[in-house]
Amino acid sequence: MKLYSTKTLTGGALAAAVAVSFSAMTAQAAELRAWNIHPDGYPNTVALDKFAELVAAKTDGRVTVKNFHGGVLGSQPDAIEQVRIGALDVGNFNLGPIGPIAPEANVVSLPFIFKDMAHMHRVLDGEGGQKISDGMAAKGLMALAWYDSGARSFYNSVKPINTPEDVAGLKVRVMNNDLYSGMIEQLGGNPTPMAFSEVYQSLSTGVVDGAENNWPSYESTGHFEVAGYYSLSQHLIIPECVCINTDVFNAMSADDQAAVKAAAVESAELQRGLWAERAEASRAKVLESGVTFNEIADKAPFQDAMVPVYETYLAANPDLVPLVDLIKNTD
Ligand code: GTR
Repeated sequence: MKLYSTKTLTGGALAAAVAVSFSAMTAQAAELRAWNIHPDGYPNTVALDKFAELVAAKTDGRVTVKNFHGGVLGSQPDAIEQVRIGALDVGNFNLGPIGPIAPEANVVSLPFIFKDMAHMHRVLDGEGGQKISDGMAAKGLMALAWYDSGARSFYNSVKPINTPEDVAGLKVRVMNNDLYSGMIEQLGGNPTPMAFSEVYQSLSTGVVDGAENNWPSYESTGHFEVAGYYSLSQHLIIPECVCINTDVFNAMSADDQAAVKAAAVESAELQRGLWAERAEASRAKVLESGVTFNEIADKAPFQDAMVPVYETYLAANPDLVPLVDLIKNTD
């Protein structure tokens, strides 16, 4: 966070700051630097711009947000660390790469744990969401609001996937998280953890055969151009956060905390609407461009293959058994 005290300002800005400081002795403008991986026009990007606009309006300019879109500030795992240590303030993060840092957040990365998006929303809005955000806040990442990220399915450049046997032998890019590597291994494939920005090149040169993602990211990255088989496995429904460094948030006045939180929640409402539209539009666009698409008639063999992934995770995190049960028992 950058703090502009009157010492660092000159000329008109100084005069303005002095004027402000007459009305509020502690007047300081805090600029939050925010990381986003997605390009212009993507639902998250539009929603983060709205967040910035709302934060400035709701705090009368005491807090502002400067968004850095398109991953220009580096990879997601690095950006998560940067927000944790306070080198950046805010990030729109997928909970996938947060899982290795905050075990509570990792429950959302257990394959097939959510029945659908509505189930995921019900969990996040209840006790489960509170446990997850408490776990994240304790690690320096306070979730202000949740964004949608659809369901992730497999795609590759070789063949349609209908059964786990079809994954056998494929090199599949995954996000950095042992749960995803375990998931691909259980299906007989070779997991390759890799930064999002490297996937297009790796698919086009055959470093990997496939990856997995939702419709909007499959489309926006151009992965559909180089991996033309999309198979609707929907094995992961991972929420995303607008996360802020916990100390930065705690240092704000109660009014500013409420304003920043409300801005994030409002931006999430916008994001969810835009997400639903974009998911449809991206799906239509890639199918029109000639992608070979298949539904998976029987997902049970994929789900059955995940039993060891759950067992390994719960053996390492026995205290999280109640949270996993809570999610499974949420209607
Ligand atoms: C996208 C997600 C990104 C990033 C990416 C990936 O769906 O919005 O934050 O996690 O997937 O696969 O790395």
